Amino acid sequence: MERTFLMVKPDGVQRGLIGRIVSRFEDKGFKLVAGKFVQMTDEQAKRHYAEHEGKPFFDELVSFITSGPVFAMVWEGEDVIELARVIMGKTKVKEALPGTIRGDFAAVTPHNLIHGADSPESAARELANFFNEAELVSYSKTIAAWT
Ligand code: RTP
Ligand code: MG
Repeated sequence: MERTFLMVKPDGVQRGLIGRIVSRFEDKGFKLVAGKFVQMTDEQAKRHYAEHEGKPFFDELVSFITSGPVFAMVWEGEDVIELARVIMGKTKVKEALPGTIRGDFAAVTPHNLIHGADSPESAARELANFFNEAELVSYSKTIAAWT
């Protein structure tokens, strides 16, 4: 079963949207296997966004993501990496469709409320930057397997 790393960014935390964002993934039927509140350090933020190092928006991005606590999560499910990105919506707020988290709640790029890993490699790398193995809770849902 696939796992992804998702995180409510500081703007989502400040706006009181953690619950509604988490609900989108619960509604879809994905399984939350870890979650915690984190004030990221500069080093942790730079590791997290290493792929963007050197880009013009890198410093602004690191300062935004460390500006307040984030809510870091690991979710499990079939194709959860790709589907979580669909549920999140596009990066730029003008391209994020209604019905997506960003389309419904975000109005200013780059304050787009949520981060989601974009590949199995990123998911594994990002997850390890926040959680250790013992924090990932393995359990079965007792409701029907097709939900
Ligand atoms: P994320 O990594 O946060 O899930 O977002 P993403 O994959 O949709 O977008 P990505 O290209 O990875 O960009 C990471 C974050 O950087 C900010 N950004 N700012 N000022 C800019 O031109 C610019 N471009 C990107 C956004 O917060 C974006 O989510
Ligand atoms: Mg990204």
